Amino acid sequence: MAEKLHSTERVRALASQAGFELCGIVSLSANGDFPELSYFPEWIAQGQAGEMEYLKARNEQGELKRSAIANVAPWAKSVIVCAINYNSEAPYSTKMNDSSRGWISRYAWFGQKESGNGSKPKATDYHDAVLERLRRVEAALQSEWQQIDPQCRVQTRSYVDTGPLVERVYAKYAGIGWVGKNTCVINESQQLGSWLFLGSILTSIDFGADDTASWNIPAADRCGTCTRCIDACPTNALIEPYKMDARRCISYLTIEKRGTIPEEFRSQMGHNVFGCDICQDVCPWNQKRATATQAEEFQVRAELVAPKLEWLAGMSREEFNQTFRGAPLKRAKYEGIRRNAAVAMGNSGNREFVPQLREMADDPDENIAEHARWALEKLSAE
Ligand code: B12
Ligand code: SF4
Ligand code: SF4
Repeated sequence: MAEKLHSTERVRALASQAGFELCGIVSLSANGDFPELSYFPEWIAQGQAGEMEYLKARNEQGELKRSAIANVAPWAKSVIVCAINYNSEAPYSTKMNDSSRGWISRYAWFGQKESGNGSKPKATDYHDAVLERLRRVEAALQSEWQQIDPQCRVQTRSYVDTGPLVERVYAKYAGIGWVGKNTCVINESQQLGSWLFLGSILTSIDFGADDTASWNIPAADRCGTCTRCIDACPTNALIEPYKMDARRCISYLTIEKRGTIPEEFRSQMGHNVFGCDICQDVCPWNQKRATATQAEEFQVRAELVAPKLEWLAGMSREEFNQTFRGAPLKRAKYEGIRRNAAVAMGNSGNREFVPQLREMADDPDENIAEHARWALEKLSAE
């Protein structure tokens, strides 16, 4: 049993049982400082995190929490990184040209399957779905450890997205995939591309004893001379290969940015109302093999794929809350989604939106009203 527990293969088996397609382990001691992490403080200092204050959090010593795991969890010796495919058969945003519709990013389409009693599918937030699976791995590890040595206290902590670590760096060193020029982790070994959610378990386990398994091997960079993502990004958010100024990214502008969207980006936002998939849609590693996920939490809610802009912009607050309860779209808030829909209407070239935009231009929310006026002007100039 002891060998089993020290085996990275055993951890991978537990992750696989929990439904993760990929799992790898990074030794924190063996790697020393991760060179990619030195970029993080620079990125923050340049203001490229925009209004995402949580990324700027510091520990009591004034160090950026996310620039090293030692800054938040000095007890951690290794990170188990798990990844799950969220791809589906549905089309890519770059193939959708219906001027009456907007685009919600692929990662936000989910809902539990219909129960069979006619009830609508329940929205699923990937944080909860991935964390639930990660906790199964964590619990199994803990319990197996207890069986060998009831005195042994293994410390573990699971994170999905919101934890104080730059997950992509650890994913790279865990062999999940390389960090592409679009800044996404891309998997080659199982040809899953970049449609992956990541989850991490910090552990006090030193897997250094396990010298039998192949682990702790960083994934090789396969971008080569390709620059498709950089060329396709409408707002030039990929300012250099591997570097994103988040303030320019449509995903940031539509999800994280409150209040006004700077005018210089509005026209480039196109039909995107929540997130953006363009730099992933054009990536050749996402064209090679599109494997649809088996995870039941990530089955697509058809009404969220290219929804009618009229519906999104005209929804009442109650309908918004009901439709998106527990879903990623809640993050942009009711006002944010209607604001984004107004911009997409302005970019649509579709004058059928004029009456609805005129109504929105009188909206009590001055921010929505201003974006609607911008959209009306844009449509009348075309
Ligand atoms: C903030 C955030 C965002 C921001 C900023 C994104 C960004 N690129 O920085 C916004 C809102 C724009 C965003 C968008 C998206 N996000 Co996001 N996001 C995060 C979050 C919470 C933190 C990321 C972060 O710290 N950014 C700071 C920058 C500096 O770090 P980084 O991009 O990760 O870069 C590091 C490495 O790339 C490294 N690096 C590696 N190689 C090289 C080479 C060179 C030369 C250099 C200089 C640097 C470098 O340097 C950086 C660290 O110093 C993570 C979860 C987490 N806790 O990590 C999810 C996360 C990165 N997001 C995720 C997803 C799914 C998305 C979206 C697809 C959602 C959408 N469709 O709208 C898009 C993808 C856009 C894109 N091209 O990245 C997934 C990524 C999965 C994957 N396969 O990579 C994560 C891991 C969440 C999760 N748990 O699954 N996101
Ligand atoms: S998500 Fe969209 S806006 Fe952001 S870097 Fe990729 S293509 Fe550019
Ligand atoms: S589009 Fe090309 S350069 Fe960009 S991440 Fe994919 S392979 Fe790398």
